[in-house]
Amino acid sequence: MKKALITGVTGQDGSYLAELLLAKGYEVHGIKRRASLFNTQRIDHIYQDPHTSSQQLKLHYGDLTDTSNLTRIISKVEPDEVYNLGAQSHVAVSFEAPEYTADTDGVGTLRMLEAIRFLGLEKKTRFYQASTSELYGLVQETPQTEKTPFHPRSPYAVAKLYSYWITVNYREAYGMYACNGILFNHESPRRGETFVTRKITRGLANIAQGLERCIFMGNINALRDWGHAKDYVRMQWMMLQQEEAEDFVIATGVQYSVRQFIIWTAAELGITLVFSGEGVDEVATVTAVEGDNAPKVKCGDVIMRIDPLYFRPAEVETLLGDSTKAKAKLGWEAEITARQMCAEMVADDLKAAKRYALLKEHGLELPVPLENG
Ligand code: NDP
Ligand code: GDR
Repeated sequence: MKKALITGVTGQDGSYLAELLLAKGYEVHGIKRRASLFNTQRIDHIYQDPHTSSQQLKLHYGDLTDTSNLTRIISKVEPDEVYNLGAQSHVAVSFEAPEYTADTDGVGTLRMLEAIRFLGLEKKTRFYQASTSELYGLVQETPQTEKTPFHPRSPYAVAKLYSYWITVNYREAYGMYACNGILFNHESPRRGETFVTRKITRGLANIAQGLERCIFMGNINALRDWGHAKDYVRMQWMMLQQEEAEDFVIATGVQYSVRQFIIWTAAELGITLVFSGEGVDEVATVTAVEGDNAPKVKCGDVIMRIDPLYFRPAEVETLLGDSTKAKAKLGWEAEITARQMCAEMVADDLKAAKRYALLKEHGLELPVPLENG
């Protein structure tokens, strides 16, 4: 039985990857952080009782900032494959916490690689690094390929640049099987609530159920190449099954604006919107409502406004990936379109909003968590 170790197992990608590897018969080890509240919601459905002998998913407390902890876990598990998905992954937050982001997202990768080498596992353990399209930042060519020069635009992207190169360096210097997946944005119903797609699907579903009045957004002109996390974790596994370690761009090859994602989400909820005004004065107003899903909004309601709070000190305006290499060498292609993914996310968030609304109707109101971001 192959053993895999996943950092960031409690995150969006970690949860889908753990499911995939368990289905493939792996013994899966995951590193989770100690938190004062439960933080395993995304993997609770695959949790296995540690008292059973057949336990295939094992969790370890740890943190990418803690060298001795990581070394101890790797020495205990002796994994065949390591997927380094753990990170402070929010670009805007990285401007608020640049040093912590550098430590976790940059030096954290070095700690993992160095632990593997120090333990003499460099010829056994294969290493996947969660690299990102944010490396391209201020883009030098469109679409972006494995050969496009990098120009990172945030502390997050600069930390990930270090990780990208230290992964390449351990491959070249020590012959390790270590590779980078340069993944473009990927989302799902498990996406963190403060990333733009989830903020929109969750916010508008709440509005449709009368739980919120308006969402406040940043730069809705930004263009992104959005795929589905399920498609992308499949690729992470495929990258570690090749003869030679190589880096790959993973993207759908189609881009849309944040504004377009708002329009799709509203349409899924039976709401037609018109955008008016410019810059910070732009708003989205309801012009038509149909179906049972949007009973709590009416024509004329303004349900989206701009708040400069969500502008970034340096923005990545446009990203569009070219996965020709992944298609040619691995036969990989995204199967789920951004539009389909949006529908799935809305359906999920609407279900949750309906639960809150039902409780409210029966006098059992629970506070709806309203963290923005
Ligand atoms: P998430 O933010 O959903 O998950 C991040 C995971 O990292 C969580 O499990 C989190 O733990 C954990 N984590 C955070 N800080 C630390 C730390 N100091 N030590 C150990 N673990 C930590 O991210 P995604 O699943 O979306 O992304 C996975 C990886 O892929 C990340 O590295 C991200 O930067 C990268 N990436 C993501 C893309 C995307 O579009 N989703 C695109 C390209 C790259 P907790 O649950 O406790 O917070
Ligand atoms: P990104 O994702 O920064 O691309 O990083 P995010 O969804 O946060 O932003 C995408 C674009 O939308 C614009 N935007 C807003 N973003 C947020 N979060 N909130 C808003 O209100 C808002 N309004 C507009 C942003 O400015 C940006 O242009 C994600 C993360 O998963 C990274 O970890 C990963 O590396 C990259 O994708 C690829």
